[in-house]
Amino acid sequence: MDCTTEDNDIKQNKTVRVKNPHLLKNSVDHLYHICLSNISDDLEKRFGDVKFVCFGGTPSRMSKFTQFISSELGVKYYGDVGSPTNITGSTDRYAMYKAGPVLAVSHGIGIPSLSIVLQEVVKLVHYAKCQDVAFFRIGTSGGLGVEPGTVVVTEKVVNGALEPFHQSIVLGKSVARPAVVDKEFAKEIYQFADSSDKFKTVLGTTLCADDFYEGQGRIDGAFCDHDHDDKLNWLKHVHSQGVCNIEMESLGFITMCHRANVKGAVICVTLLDRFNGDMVTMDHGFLSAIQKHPQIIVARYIKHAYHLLLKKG
Ligand code: R2B
Ligand code: URA
Repeated sequence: MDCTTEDNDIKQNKTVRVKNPHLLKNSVDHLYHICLSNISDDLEKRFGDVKFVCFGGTPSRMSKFTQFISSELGVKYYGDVGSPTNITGSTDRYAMYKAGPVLAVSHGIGIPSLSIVLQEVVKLVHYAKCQDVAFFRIGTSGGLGVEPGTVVVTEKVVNGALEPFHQSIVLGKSVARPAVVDKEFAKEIYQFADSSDKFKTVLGTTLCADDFYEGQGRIDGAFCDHDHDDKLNWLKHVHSQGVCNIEMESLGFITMCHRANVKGAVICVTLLDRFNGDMVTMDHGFLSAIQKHPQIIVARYIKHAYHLLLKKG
């Protein structure tokens, strides 16, 4: 693709932006952690139809989601009957599954883990010339003042100091990139909540922490230099600033989607209300049932958007 065509496609919000002049010079690109390459695999043929990329923490959750979305859309998933095949087969860093226009990818825990697979998937959909792609993070979180099982659709994302940017160190210098949430997209997804759902869905601010324990104010880690009152005061403070839930990837996810010119949304279920404690103690049956809540909302959105695309032809 020449530069002018690529610029035009990007302007029309069709293709994914890989903003790296060094890559354009190189013809070979090994997407090491997902075990694909732009020269040895026919990426356009295998992935060119992808429109929706759903990320979530664990391989098993994304495999179950693949089965669910394949039956919702009435499309076959890639793999054997009963179990989608992990496309990243010979690496076990991440798992990736495909069902028609949907790619489901596991990202592990935290921004460093998410950032590696997200960058390689951005390159994948770029090389595959996918058009009008949307990315979703379907995850888990701790809630603030909401019933466990509630789905939070992120309309603003902040770091642990309540700042709306993602900070990292590049070449020894601190770089802060704005976390720009596509609010319209968040609202569109939120509209797929139904009053008959057995769980609530809310739009709200998500706080993204660097850690599960001290970074989220917990006092039950191996180390803790604050007390119960400090924790409650901090939780009350962030809640008063609109924070509905706390997790560990949204800031990196939203920032990178924005840099890639991809629509991105974060949709997480809350596993507990942090005002009532720190430990996730629910039984595994209930935990796995509520992890489906964000999948249900996102599947409704995808089904609707996919049918509109099919109609358009
Ligand atoms: C939610 O759950 C994980 C920690 O248990 C982390 O990936 C997150 O954001
Ligand atoms: N994931 C988090 O990061 N925090 C929680 O409290 C629960 C899940």
